Amino acid sequence: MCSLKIALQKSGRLSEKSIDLITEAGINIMNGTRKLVSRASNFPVEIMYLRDDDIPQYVYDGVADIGIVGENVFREKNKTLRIIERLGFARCRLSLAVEKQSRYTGIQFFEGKRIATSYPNILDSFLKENGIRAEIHEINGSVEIAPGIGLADAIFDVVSTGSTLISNGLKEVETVMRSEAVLVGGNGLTEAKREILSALLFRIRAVQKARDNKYILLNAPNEKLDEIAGILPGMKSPTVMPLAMEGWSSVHSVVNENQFWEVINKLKEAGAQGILVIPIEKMIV
Ligand code: PRT
Ligand code: ZN
Repeated sequence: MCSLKIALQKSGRLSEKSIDLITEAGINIMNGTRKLVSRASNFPVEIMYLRDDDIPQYVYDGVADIGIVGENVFREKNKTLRIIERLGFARCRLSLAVEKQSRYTGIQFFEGKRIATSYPNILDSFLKENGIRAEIHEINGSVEIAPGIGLADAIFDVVSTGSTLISNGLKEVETVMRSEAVLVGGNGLTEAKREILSALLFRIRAVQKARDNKYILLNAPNEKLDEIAGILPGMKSPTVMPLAMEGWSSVHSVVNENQFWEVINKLKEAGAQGILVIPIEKMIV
């Protein structure tokens, strides 16, 4: 039977969240053994575990149909693939950093300088766009030590909290791109594979949507119901049910993570009591 081949990172910053996403979509991939390829028992997909740098090439060659990779790696490899879905995890940025004692006054600083990076293509196009000529030194791994050992004047690397830069005596001066994990694919999928992909996407979106929202239950005096309903954005409108206690109701709704604390505060001010917040497992809208 036809199955969709999905490339995931074998081990590293993307692996766990990639596997969680597939598993939460109800796909049983028995990842305990971590063989190179494993077939799901209840959905027509096969998972291939690879180094993240190889994923764009495998998808481009059609060895895998889709893959989950950091947008930074996706852009660097520059294959003619498309982003099918942004996944919101492994967020980071690709930045230029210089030694902390350097006097940095702007991008002209890099003219004629040596910059160490594992992302030469992204850096090259950034420098060209800005009309800067610099020497790019491609190195794999431990880029942050390059200035300290005299190999480069600056680095261009992935930054998340920034603590690696600080502990190597560097400061971030330009953010060139922001990145998150993305689901990527080629264009030549067969009809059968496109159908599997669309069923998979439906599930992934339901999982993602659920993660972004919380289910909220509260008690409210009946005379406050209109005000409280106005605060709750909800999917359509909140569910209101009478409580056994005369004059009170129970109100149920869905609140987006981003608005969450603001909404809770307004609800309390409006007289809501006994507020319960519950995670949602899947959400289909
Ligand atoms: O073995 P394989 O080749 O598969 O993995 P890898 O070692 O090349 O990649 P991995 O697992 O380290 O990262 C995979 C992807 O996670 C990257 O391509 C990014 O898209 C994303 N990501 C998110 C990160 C970070 N955050 C991150 N912080 N990748 C690397 N880092 C590095 C950063 O460069 C620094 O050296 O982690 C260190 C700590 O960062 P700070 O800024 O928090 O100190
Ligand atoms: Zn890698």
